[in-house]
Amino acid sequence: MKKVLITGATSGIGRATAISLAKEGYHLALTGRRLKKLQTLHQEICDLNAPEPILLQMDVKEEDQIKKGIETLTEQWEQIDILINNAGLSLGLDPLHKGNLEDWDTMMNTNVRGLLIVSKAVANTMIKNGSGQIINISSIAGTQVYPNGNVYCASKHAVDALTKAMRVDFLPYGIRVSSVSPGAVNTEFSSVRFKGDIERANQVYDGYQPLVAEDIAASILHIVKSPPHVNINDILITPTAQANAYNLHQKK
Ligand code: NDP
Ligand code: 8X3
Repeated sequence: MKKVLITGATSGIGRATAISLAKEGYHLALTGRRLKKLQTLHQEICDLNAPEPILLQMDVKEEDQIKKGIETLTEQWEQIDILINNAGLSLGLDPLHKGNLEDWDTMMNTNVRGLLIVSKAVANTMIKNGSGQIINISSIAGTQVYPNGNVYCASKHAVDALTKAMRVDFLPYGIRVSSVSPGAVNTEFSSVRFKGDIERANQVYDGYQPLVAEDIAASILHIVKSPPHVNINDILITPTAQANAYNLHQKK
């Protein structure tokens, strides 16, 4: 069965994807900064009688940790068949002139630089093997810019550009590259964005039925299971109550 590396598996979309792929028998390497959460997920997956996952505690902002993590993994696995670049976050929702520089750095270093460094390391192993699949978790924010979304939207526009760039650069090596671009998904995303203000985070999902992480995991599974001659470029997925990044029908 194929071997899959998922970044940011401790919560939300990454976690749901890990469980969904584990149920299908995929061998998983799971990463994130919070070791306790990785260990709980490890137990949950073992309880499913699925292949035991490898845990790699790593911060995608730290190049050394990524290097060490990928080296450890390639020592245990002959190859990495699939990379799911999911680790990401948004911090703040303010107009650009009121933005926080530290938050900007964290978003760009996680969502863009981290994805780049992980992808470079893994792509080199895929190129050696002559095949592979990379799935980048982008966002509707990678297709449209909404008020006060400035730097987060820029980071996801960069993910969109890098997805297209990888598809071109890896073309000679048989590596498929896709993105999944969700609208509003009820995960820890908003409580992270609003720095623990749960009341404000909950308001984001009030008055309509948001997507749940399992909805996105289903799209990722669809991409992973597509036959080798098929490359799904992007899946843009919103709740029924959301038409685009601006029009969300919230019943008051
Ligand atoms: P969550 O906050 O629930 O999960 C984010 C995951 O990313 C966690 O596992 C977290 O792990 C990991 N992560 C964050 N920073 C780092 C880091 N520096 N190094 C390693 N891992 C990190 O949010 P979602 O599941 O919603 O988000 C997953 C992806 O989906 C993100 O890229 C997000 O931008 C994108 N997305 C989310 C949408 C939504 O509405 N929820 C919509 C569109 C896209 P840990 O904290 O343990 O390091
Ligand atoms: C997350 C979706 O619209 O809240 O990427 O930015 S949005």
